[in-house]
Amino acid sequence: MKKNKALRLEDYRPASYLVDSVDLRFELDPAATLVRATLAMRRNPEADAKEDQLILNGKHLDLRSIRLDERELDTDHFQVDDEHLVIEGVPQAFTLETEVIIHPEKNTALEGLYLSGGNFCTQCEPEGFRRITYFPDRPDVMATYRVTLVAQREQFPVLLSNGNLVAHGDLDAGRHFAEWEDPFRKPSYLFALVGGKLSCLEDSYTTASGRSITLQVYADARHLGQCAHAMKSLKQAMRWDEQRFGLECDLNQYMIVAADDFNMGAMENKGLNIFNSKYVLAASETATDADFQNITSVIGHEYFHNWTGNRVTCRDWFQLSLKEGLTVFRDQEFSADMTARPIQRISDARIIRGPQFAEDAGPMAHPVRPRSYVEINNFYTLTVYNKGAEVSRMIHTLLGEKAFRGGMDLYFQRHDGQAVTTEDFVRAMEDASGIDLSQFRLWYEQAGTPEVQVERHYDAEQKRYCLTFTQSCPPTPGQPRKEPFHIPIAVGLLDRKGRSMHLQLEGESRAKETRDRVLSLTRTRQTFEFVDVKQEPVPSLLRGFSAPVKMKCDYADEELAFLAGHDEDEFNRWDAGQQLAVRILLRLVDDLREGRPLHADNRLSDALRDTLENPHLDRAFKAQCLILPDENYLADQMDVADPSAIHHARQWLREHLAADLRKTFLNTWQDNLEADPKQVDAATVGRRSLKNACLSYLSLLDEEIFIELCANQAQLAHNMTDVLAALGILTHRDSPQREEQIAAFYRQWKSEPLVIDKWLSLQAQSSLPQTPEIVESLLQHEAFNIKNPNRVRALIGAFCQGNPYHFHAEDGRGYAFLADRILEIDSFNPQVAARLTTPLGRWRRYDPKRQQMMKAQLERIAAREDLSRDVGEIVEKSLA
Ligand code: 0A1
Ligand code: ZN
Repeated sequence: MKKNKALRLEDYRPASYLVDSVDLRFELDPAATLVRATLAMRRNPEADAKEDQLILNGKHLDLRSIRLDERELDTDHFQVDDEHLVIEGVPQAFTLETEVIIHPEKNTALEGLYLSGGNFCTQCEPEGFRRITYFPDRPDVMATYRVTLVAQREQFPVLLSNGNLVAHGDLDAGRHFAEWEDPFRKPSYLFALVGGKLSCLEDSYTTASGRSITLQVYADARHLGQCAHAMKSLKQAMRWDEQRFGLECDLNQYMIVAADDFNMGAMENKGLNIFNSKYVLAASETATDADFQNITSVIGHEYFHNWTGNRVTCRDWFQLSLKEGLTVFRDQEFSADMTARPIQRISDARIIRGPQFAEDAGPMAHPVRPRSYVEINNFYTLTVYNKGAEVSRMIHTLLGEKAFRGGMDLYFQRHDGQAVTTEDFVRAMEDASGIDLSQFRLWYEQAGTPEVQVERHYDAEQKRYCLTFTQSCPPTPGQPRKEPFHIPIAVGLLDRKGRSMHLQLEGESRAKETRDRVLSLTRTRQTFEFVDVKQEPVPSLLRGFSAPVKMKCDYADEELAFLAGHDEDEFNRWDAGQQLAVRILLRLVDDLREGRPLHADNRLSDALRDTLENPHLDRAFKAQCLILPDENYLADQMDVADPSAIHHARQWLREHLAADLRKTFLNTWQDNLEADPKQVDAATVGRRSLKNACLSYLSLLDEEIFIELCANQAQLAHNMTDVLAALGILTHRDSPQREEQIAAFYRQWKSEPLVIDKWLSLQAQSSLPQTPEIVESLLQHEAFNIKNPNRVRALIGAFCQGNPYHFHAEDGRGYAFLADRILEIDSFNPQVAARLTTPLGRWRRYDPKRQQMMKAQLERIAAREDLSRDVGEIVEKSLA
């Protein structure tokens, strides 16, 4: 493996040349597309070196001609390699015209211009534009674009690009053209074009200031009926951003296009968002309730980028979290307002505490604002996105809604139309609020998950209660020692009846009535002393998950059960139950490993029964409480992960709870049967999630009736959430019903790839012993296509990341299977291959035998000669 060079933040220099305007002409042809680019360029007055050498990025381009100020350049005046075009002796200001040929049909990496389902589409973030034409392909070079698209009308009737359509018409030989103009200056990564046979759902939106905007969702004709939810979500997002942040859409036309082949979720190209079709298409027969919610959040996310990302963009890719962390925070807030806040928070926290904490503890750990990278595509991570969102959220918590809004307003006032840094964002927040965030900035700079240890002390005589917090952060690659973080800790103190007590800190007057407050932990060890505390409380700590840290408190099991039954903070109420479940499960894992008989005390059953029978709690919340911590999360809580013991312990506990709570589950299931299959409002979704959670427990009882029920539900339900819940239960059982229903599902849905993805995932996540063989054989199935990222994630991703029990099989075949796929996929789509590598990178978490086998597979990948930079970086860091 050749070693690739890392880029460093400290090496950032302003671009030597800027582009004021871009004129692009595409003669679209799947095999060979001609791209003519005319760039109006000038020297950057801010560049330091006064050299007259122009370096443009360009990758896999077939250069046909170059003209500088209309004079054709001959080969003595420039050099080309496969990454750059270098022109010597350029003047202060000039026009550069290049003509290149590119090959969309052969583009399997899905970066740049490629074909999806016969349609042209583009993906330019972060560095795809250089696969289209020669350009200073970096986000701090912003220009206006005029784009002419020419193609065969018959085959490509729809031709779209950013901005406004200014001309269109017919040409000779069955060709037609469309000309688009985007008045907003933008970096090249926000360029997009689409060409093909697409139908369009159209609507309009009137902004707060009374402007009317045309909204269009493009998809292939047979899926037009599945676009309504996306359109509705878009309108909700537009209204929400006006109301919450005073931000209005600045376009006349806002387009969304659904593409079947897409490396990520979606892309915020100015005025022309391109989406993975998974985040656009939905009908209650084909999409689950979770799909509907994901669509709302991704539509919101891309729309919100129009301000946080497009109007104000990133200076360089080290600043990626400037737009991504902030935009995820915004989409989470939007989703919370569209559904239920505590449920949204539980789902945010699950991502952070599960895979993000794992990333922070692994070989790829990096700060929210990384200091170096080899391949930027590898830094579209949970740390940059989700931990970045937590960092924005913590600023919001420390400043409060009003001052945070003031900070946002100031940020746009100062930086509209600019490419800036996370530092500019923090400074706007500081300047608007007067709150000092100097120590807080460490959240952007230091990697790793802080751990906070709590000690508590009650002085009954003095009626004083002390909470002492001690923080530490484990070393991460390149950062052996950490400075203390500024950690906002939201707390409450519960009295014996479970009521939140009044909170008054030593030295404060009693005037303010607070039962819920945020403590600022800034030192390594710090004590907060509460006065006038009438009885020893049970503390409710890190309410609402107020910081992305591991909070460790020596609660007794009874205290956790008490919090699970009483905490007014719904997030912490859920969390207390989860913590109790983790403890019980880890004890069971120990018992299994030591060959001791298994038993669980009834505290968890009692807490769950109380929750289910509590008429004041929301159904969706109850359903969340029924989900035991997953196997990956449990593995992260052990010094040496034991995937097999974890799987059996969890299964045992689920069976035990099913038996203990049979009556409650049955009643709850019956009470919630009436859930209108066509509706996806929060209340109906809550009913469905609760009844299906109960059914999954009931199916573990040795009672054939429940299996029959599942088979019926899988076959007859008219709602994908219900069908999939039932089929999911059946996939873990070796029974004729399983085979029948899996086959029937395929027959019914084989022409809907997004539905077939669910079918692939369920089989890949089955605990049955034959699963590894089934997964191998599904690779050959007619429905599988290794070139499509959604299929790859649905089958290979689901098996390797969502089925730890089988992936970590003792004979090591799961590891070999994954390494084979990574090598296969790397040869045509490095981004997707690199993302699959994560589970192997976790080898240090396992026993010596597994470690050795996982490492051997990483070494086998590393030995591949023409390995991509994407996979190369991850493998190299994993082995370091
Ligand atoms: N900016 C997009 C994410 C994105 C990044 C890279 C892509 O292809 C390589 C595609 C999308 C977002 O945050 O939604
Ligand atoms: Zn984004």
